Amino acid sequence: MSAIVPGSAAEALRDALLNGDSVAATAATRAALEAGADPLELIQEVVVPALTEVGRRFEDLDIFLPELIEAGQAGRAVSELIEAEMAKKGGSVEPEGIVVIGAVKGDIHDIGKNIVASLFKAHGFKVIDLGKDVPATRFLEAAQEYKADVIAASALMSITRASCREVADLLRTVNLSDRYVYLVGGGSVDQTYATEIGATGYAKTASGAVDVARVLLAQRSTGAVPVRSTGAVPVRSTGAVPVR
Ligand code: B12
Repeated sequence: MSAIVPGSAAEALRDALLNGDSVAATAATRAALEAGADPLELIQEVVVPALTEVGRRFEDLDIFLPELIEAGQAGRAVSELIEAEMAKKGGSVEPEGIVVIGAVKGDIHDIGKNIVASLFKAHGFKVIDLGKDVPATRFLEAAQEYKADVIAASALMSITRASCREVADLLRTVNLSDRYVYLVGGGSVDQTYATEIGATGYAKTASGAVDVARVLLAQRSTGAVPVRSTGAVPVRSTGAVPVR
């Protein structure tokens, strides 16, 4: 456990998430933030592992849908608090870029996607959040409408990761693959899959998403390395890996 998150608060938050107790989870999150915990550390070191454990218990039939829903609600409440904290760090006037983000068609998991969106905002990007269960065509329409630089798609289920491919296929069909940095992420996606479908980049974490977007956008603006070339610089320390 990182020293940046006080141990007692981390433990209280983890227990509250495992028990699906939104009230205790938000109280523990407030306590951790007030004690100076880094919001991102809280997500990466407590929220993600706790919710992953919830998922494992659900898979092993140790808990059932009502408990999964309660844990999801607690996770949502916590991430809203953390997002508000991260938003305070934003505020640059000229956006660093425009990001269209959503959870893909068929997927209603949006906790991670919301965190990625908040982090982009906190780093000075303008974010168009399309919400959840977003069809490929909607990603494209919004990207064109808002003149986006980045399309970011989140997928948490094996069944919905195919929707990430639909976005990539659509971009190819309309000949706009090189126009946008297309990032994929979420539990059901990895670098291999991202490469396979022809996404521009993949990141394992929310901070990795911002890092990889920055690297790819910088390459595009300097023309040093075309976005979809094979020479993208890996940002492995943050789990961010440009795919192509
Ligand atoms: C909470 C939860 C729910 C909540 C969702 C609430 C919400 N508003 O999101 C509820 C209860 C509604 C739910 C419903 C279901 N769920 Co659910 N759920 C989870 C759980 C426990 C946690 C997910 C989570 O929020 N994690 C925390 C966040 C912070 O992490 P994250 O999303 O991975 O995001 C991080 C990174 O991945 C990355 N990231 C995320 N998006 C993106 C995007 C980009 C572009 C980038 C670069 C990075 C990036 O950054 C984030 C921060 O670091 C997972 C377990 C797990 N192992 O993931 C199961 C899980 C995803 N659910 C599962 C299932 C099966 C379901 C249901 C089908 C259950 C049912 N029978 O009805 C439904 C699905 C409904 C649907 N159509 O989507 C399965 C999926 C299995 C699979 N492999 O297909 C899992 C894995 C549980 C399990 N082990 O069985 N679920």
